[in-house]
Amino acid sequence: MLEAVIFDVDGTLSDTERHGHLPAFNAAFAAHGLDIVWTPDEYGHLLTITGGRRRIAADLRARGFAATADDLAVAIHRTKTQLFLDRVLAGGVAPRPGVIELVTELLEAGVRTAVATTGSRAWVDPLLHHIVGDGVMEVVVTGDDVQQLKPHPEVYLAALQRLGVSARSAMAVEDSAVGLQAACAAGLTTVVVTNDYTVRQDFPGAAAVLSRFDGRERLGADRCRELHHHGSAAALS
Ligand code: XBP
Ligand code: MG
Repeated sequence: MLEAVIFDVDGTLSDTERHGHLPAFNAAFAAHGLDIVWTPDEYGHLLTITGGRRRIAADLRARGFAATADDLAVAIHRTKTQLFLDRVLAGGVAPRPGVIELVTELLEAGVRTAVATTGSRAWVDPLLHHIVGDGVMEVVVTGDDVQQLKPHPEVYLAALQRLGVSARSAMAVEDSAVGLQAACAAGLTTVVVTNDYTVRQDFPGAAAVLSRFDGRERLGADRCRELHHHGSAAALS
C-alpha cells in the first residue's frame, strides 16, 4: 500500500533553477568581485554536480582557482543562499502547475507527504512555507542533513527513516536523472516529471516519465497509487 510520497524540490515542486538559483549564483559571483557569469546552457551542464557549494567549487577549479576554490566556494555559496532566500521571501518562487492539487489529493487520500532535497535548509523551509504551507510536508530532509548528496540515496533513506515507512510503502517524485538514481538506490518506485533542463536526460528504472503534473497526463493520487502498485510488483518479480 502507498503510505507516503517523497518529493524532490528543485525542478520538481518548483521550477527554481533557471529563474531562481541561476541568477542568484551569478549575482553572488559579482558580489565577490568575480567576472563569472553562468549562461543558462552552462548551468544546465553544471546541474549534474549536486549542491550549490560543490557546483561553484568545481567550476572555480576548472577556471584555475585550485588552491582557493573550496574556501571561495563556501563564501560565494553563503551569499548565493541569502540572495535566493530574498527571492523566496519576496514571493518570487511558485509551485509547478498541478503540484498543489497533487499534494492536496494525496493528503485527502491519507497518503503522507515528505521532501528529500539537495538544497539548503535556509531557503528550503521558507520556500515550502510559501508554496505548500507549513506542516504539509511531514518530513523535510535537506542537503544540510546528510553527508552525501544525490545521486547517493542518503537523503531518501533519511526521509524514509524519519517517516518510519519502508521503501516498498513509499514512492518518490523527481525531475532529474541524478535524483532518479538517488531514489532508485533507496529502493523507491520513482515517477519523473521533467522540465526544460531535464527533458532530454535518460531515466532508466523510472515507473513513469511525464512532462507535467497537470493537463492530459495529470498526476493525481489514483495514478500515484497505480504506478506504485506496478512498481512494487515489478520490484518483486
Ligand atoms: C538541487 C540542487 C541544489 C540547487 C541549488 O538538486 O542540486 O544544489 O541547484 O541549491 P535536487 P543550493 O533537485 O536533486 O535536490 O545552492 O542550496 O545547493
Ligand atoms: Mg531536482
